[in-house]
Amino acid sequence: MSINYSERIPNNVDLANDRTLQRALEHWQPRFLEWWKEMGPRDSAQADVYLRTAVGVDAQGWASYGAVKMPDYRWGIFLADRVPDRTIGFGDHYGEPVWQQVPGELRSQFRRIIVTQGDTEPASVEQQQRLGLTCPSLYDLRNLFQVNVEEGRHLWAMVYLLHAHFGRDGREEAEELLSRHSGDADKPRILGTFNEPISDWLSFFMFTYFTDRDGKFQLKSLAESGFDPLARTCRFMLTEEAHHMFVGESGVGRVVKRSLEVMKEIGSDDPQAVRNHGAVDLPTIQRYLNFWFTSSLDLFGSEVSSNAASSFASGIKGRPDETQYQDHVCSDATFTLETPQGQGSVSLRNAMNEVMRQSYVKDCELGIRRWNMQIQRAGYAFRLALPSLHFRRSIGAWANVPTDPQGKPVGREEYERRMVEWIPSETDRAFVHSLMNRVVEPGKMAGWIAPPDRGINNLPMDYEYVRLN
Ligand code: BYC
Repeated sequence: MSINYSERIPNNVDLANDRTLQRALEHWQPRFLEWWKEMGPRDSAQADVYLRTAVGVDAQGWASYGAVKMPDYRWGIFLADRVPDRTIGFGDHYGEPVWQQVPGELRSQFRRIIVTQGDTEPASVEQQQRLGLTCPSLYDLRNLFQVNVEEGRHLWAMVYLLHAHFGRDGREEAEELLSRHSGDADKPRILGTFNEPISDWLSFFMFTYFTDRDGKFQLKSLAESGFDPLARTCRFMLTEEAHHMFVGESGVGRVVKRSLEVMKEIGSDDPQAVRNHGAVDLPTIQRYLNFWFTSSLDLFGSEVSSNAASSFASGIKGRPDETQYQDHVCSDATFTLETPQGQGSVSLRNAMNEVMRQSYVKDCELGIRRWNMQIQRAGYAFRLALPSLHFRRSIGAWANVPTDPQGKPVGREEYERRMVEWIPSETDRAFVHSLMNRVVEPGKMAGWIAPPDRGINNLPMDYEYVRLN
């Protein structure tokens, strides 16, 4: 069904024919806008931003581009098209027709997962609230705002499911999604990473590389769900999500590129010398990477999880790209797991979080390889690397086990003392913050980051992607 933009809430779910649902969502809409005004991007309401807006749900030609004031963005409800005769692709209900309604016995599990997914979306907007004030260019400012409005839309996507399928409980949860806040001492966001401040652009690029990539994997696994409206919602969210990871990968790549340029100019790779010339030294980039990667690893949950086993068994959440596997039931299969107590075998269903985490790590490695290629081509021996899956974990078997970034166990005292070598120290953060000066002249770029290879939607680099007014 095509997207109907003539209604107050754009949608392709025939909202006009479900007055109760329409009223519930129209009641939530002003609260969302109030939240956006208060917690969304600072000092941005008057800006005309060159944004893409979904106009269809096909892979081809699904978006249109144009200048929009963010509070006027048409946040709406877009589900990918229904796949005729779709059947459940994993677990105990393998091969049965998918559900158009939530099965009663799975209601609370589905609600928990949808709420957790939904909670991350406004959380990230809150985390990024002040970044616009220190953007390195109008190109980057526009990308930040694009990511922000789409996270806002992803919140709409989950709120639609809550309102449409969970009655009063769902409406209450939708309110709660706007009342928890990132980093709030009393009402924090649900998952750890979404309470970490993102107060500089290097963190933003690491977050969009590592944390949005968790989003990709979680959405892919929910796109397999036996609950068809959830699967279709997530399938379309994935279309939008690709750009967020592009922002992360190209952003980190441009910071690396600029560092290499400065290293060449000054004929030195001494970190302090690189800093003195206004770029971020490679060891600092590595420390930022260590921080965001390890935090994002926790987002997959415990290595051994009865929640994960039951979500898989009951058809709630499959594995990303489930079709790549031979066995979709996994009732007898086992998985070899390394824990601080040694190697052991667990039921594969219980290890689904770890299966996902390992696919995620492989995907993370691709960008690292590309960044290292730049470093290698420039003739330096330094290499960026993902730290061990055992390092700095707060969730699961390795939580609070002190190891170094290579995963070698170390004493607690050494762990705490050396942490400043492994993740950004106060001094690193203060230095990176000192670079964060706002550049808003069309075509100009801050000195700590290289320009991108090309502009947005084939426009030139000096296009005024944001008119600040
Ligand atoms: N922090 O059995 P366990 C995105 C909790 S990102 C705090 O180990 P389970 C995006 C867990 O909730 C994708 N708590 O794990 C990116 C549970 O609590 P309850 C977001 C944590 O349940 C960038 C308890 O520990 N989507 O979209 O198998 C920008 C034991 O749980 C953490 C999803 O996550 C943590 N890191 O799996 C914008 C998908 N980890 O319930 C957006 C939906 C675990 O006992 N969520 N806990 O109180 C899920 O599928 C699962 O909830 C999890 C956890 C994968 C997160």
